[in-house]
Amino acid sequence: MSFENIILKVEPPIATIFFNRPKALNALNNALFDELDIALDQIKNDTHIRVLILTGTGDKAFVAGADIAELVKMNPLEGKSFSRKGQKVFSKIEDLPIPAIAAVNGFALGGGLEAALGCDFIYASQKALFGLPEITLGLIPGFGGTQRLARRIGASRAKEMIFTGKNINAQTALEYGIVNKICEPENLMTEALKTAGLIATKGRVSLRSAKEVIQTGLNADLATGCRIENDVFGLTMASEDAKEGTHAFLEKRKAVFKGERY
Ligand code: CO8
Repeated sequence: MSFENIILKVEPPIATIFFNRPKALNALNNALFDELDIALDQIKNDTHIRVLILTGTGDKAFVAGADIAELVKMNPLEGKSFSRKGQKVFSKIEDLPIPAIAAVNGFALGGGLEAALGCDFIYASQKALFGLPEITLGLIPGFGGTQRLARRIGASRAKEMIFTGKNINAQTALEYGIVNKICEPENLMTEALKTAGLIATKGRVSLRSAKEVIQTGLNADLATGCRIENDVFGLTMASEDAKEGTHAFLEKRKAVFKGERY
């Protein structure tokens, strides 16, 4: 299927989704969410894809937020439904059985930051700017930002960002723990692809297990998280990937994971 608001580039084992509305700084509208939802299902069902990268077309924006021109025409119930749609799609990224990296190439504001926070980690260009400016519009974040940002950087810093609506630069985002790495703008995709390539050499089952356990554990107490880790560890041991990885070590060779699924 061809898309109008995103570009899906599949180069197994890596897929890249580009937010592609450069005239509106890649702002998120209903049509874009529908396309993103379909693309994520395609990625989920393609066994050749091991890692997803999300980025924006153009050199100015990752995503400058929800499309305000579309938002302003919505009544409260339509707004609620749009908020739910965005929450669901970003949760779909979080729940993908493969890792997702956000390569933030410019503005990541409002829904843009919320999209990046749905990914497992974020690399940023030196030019990136992050913020939740909804308060300035008389609104609040509605695509999971109030929850994911507070969990990522703690309530105090999240409240300061949300209450002031002020943007932070890549360096501050690094200090806050929003971003893992800052890159020269021209190296951002190379760095993201390098890390994605390394991850893609690992076992699909163990990657999925690790992601699921970390994600589930973040919403549970330590004892519950450890119990889940214990169960999933056992399940992961039963995989062909685990047999291959451990035997390869003992046979002093490099493991070749087949990427089995469960
Ligand atoms: N929506 C729609 N159009 C946008 C958006 C946006 N979020 N951001 C930029 N654009 C458009 C501009 O209108 C402009 O279009 P045109 O050329 O036709 O006038 C074009 O993109 C270029 O933008 P600027 O000329 O403004 O570019 P600047 O470099 O001067 O400024 C900024 C860049 C600072 C990013 C500025 O565009 C800006 O402040 N944008 C809005 C940022 C914002 O407030 N984002 C939050 C949106 S709200 C949100 O994300 C809520 C999520 C939860 C919703 C819950 C569901 C109800």
